[in-house]
Amino acid sequence: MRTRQRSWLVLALITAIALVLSACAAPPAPSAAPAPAEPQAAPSEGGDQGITMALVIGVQGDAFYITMAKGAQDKAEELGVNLIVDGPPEWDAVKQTAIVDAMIARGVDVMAIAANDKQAMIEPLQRANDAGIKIISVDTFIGDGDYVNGPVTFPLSYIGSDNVEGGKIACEALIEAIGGQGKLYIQNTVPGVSTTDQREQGCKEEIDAVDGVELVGVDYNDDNSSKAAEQTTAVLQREPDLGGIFGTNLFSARGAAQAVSNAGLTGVVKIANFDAPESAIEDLRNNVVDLVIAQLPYQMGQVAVEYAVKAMEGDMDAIQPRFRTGYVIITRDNVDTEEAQKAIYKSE
Ligand code: T6T
Repeated sequence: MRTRQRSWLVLALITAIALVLSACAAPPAPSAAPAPAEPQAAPSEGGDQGITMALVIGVQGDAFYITMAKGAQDKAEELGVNLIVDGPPEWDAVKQTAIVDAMIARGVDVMAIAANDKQAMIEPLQRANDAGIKIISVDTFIGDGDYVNGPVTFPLSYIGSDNVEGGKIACEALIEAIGGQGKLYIQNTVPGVSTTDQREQGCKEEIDAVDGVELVGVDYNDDNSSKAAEQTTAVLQREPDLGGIFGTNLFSARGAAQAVSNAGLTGVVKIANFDAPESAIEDLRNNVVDLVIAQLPYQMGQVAVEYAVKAMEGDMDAIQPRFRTGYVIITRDNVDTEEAQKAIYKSE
């Protein structure tokens, strides 16, 4: 009896020592990482850094986001971050909200997101933020994008192009290409998307600043190049003396280029093409488009992951509330330079 009591005592002692040791060995929780509010949230499944980050892209199958995800993945591997990339099959705030909710349930530490709508995505992202997830905007913003003085201030940063400026660059070049006077048309995606709204705004500001240039209309194609081609075909018939078209993103410009080419108006109707997939470069070489405005999505993805790590380390001074990535303007004159070639988006 005595022997059995002693062995229980020894066992209890060993268990207590093991518990104390395992508590000492557990990695310290990052100081700036509030615990997810949802008790059912899965524990972090991070890489070397112990950080799990979600990159929620705007839409699947878009070379711009494929390139962004590549930049993020390369940086995540370098920094030892566990990266999950997901996005809706179509540009749709409801479908993107379901992905945000899945990331909340999964208990990710940081979420970088290209919000599908600057208003509709505020509430789901506020929920994610309330659950302790650090939010970073990449490419598009929510609210008015001013995360210091604007109506929405919980995202840590907005990493992306200056899109008003991008619209101005596009339409200034178009106006020059049509000889300083004539009719322009804008092919756009979906109203409410911060990037393409601002590109339209920048273009309109350029048009308004020049006498003799008229905007004949703006159409919205739901981020669908077939719809963009149909709408452009209708405008070409309605406006036989149209001078130029601004395609505000990859699908808008692609559809516009197809319609111009199908109508046999290559070189007659000028096109400024926002975004730089391989097809846009081909259109540039074939004189179908005159200007390709490449954003820097690879850099956007890289900076998003760097900021995620800084945020988890509590190094908030290293995070700028607005990080402007630049552009590479590609024309037939510089298309073969190293800079232009490097700026072409990856499609896989
Ligand atoms: O132009 C990019 C992106 O900046 C925009 O927010 C949505 O469209 C693209 O992804 C290109 O298709």
